[in-house]
Amino acid sequence: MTRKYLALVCALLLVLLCGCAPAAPVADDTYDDMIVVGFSQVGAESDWRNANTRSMQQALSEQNGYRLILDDAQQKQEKQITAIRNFIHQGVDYIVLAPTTEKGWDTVLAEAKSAGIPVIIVDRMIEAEDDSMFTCWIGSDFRKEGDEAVAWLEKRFGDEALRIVHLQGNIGSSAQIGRTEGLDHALAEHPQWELVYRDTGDFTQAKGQELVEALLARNVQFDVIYSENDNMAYGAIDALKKAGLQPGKDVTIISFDASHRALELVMAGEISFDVECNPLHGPRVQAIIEKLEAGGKPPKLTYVEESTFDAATITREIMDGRGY
Ligand code: GZL
Repeated sequence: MTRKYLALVCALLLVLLCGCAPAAPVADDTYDDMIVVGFSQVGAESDWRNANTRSMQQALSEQNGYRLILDDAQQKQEKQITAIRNFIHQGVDYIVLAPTTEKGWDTVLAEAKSAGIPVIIVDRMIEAEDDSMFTCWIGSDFRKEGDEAVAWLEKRFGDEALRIVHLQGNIGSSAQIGRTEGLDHALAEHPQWELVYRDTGDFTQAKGQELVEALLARNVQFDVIYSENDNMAYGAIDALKKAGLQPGKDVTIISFDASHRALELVMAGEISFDVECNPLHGPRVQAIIEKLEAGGKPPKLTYVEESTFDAATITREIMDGRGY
């Protein structure tokens, strides 16, 4: 039962019992029969993020019975915390959080819990005092993604020595943590693999290009770029081309997300291997809310199925049928 319906029932009971009508609710009555969802989104830093936002907007649309209040935090946790407090003040029915990082959510999630507002976490994971701080989580297994990438490198290069440049995502995000763990595990397993450089490119194309240009300017030698998302890989490719190097040939490029633009580069042989990280959480969140509205209990944690792509497996049919 939505909070507004409950308020209406209470109001009617009040009128019947004492013949007086309570002050009209503050909320805008245009949306009274809609489910109001406050969505705190990380930002707009990547193709993945924009596809994720579009998916949420398409699913939680007015014609589907939702009023979606979207807040873009520009990759800053403090902006997300402010947004969640605003959602609580506005009395939304649900809060959806795509968290920038894993830590630092307990205080504001306790406030949402005290306000009786269910919180659905999407994409990256959070560390919580106890799991009653959020209703459920749906996202990716980032360590598995890293392991998939490493398995492809092992198959492609066997026991060859590799000099690896590692472009990390936002430090402290579970996407970065899991994908980095996958590579670190492999570096410990393969003494012939050398990590020649590691830094965060913040999941952005500009920073990815900047980091690789600086390496090339210092004449750092490397065989592989392990880029924790497609947009940093785009930047790395631009830097390599500016230096007269052929991405996918002179340097093997591993990437994550498998957005449409990246799969075009896989087909072109510039990105060597891309691990899917599926952003289409809109319909999944819609199904969770509908289950909750009907009094159901969604699973606490749901991992989405994901695939991988290289030149041997990608086809135009696959690319055009994926939705992002
Ligand atoms: C992963 C997601 C990451 C993507 C990046 O689920 O959090 O954030 O891999 C995005 O493209 O910026």
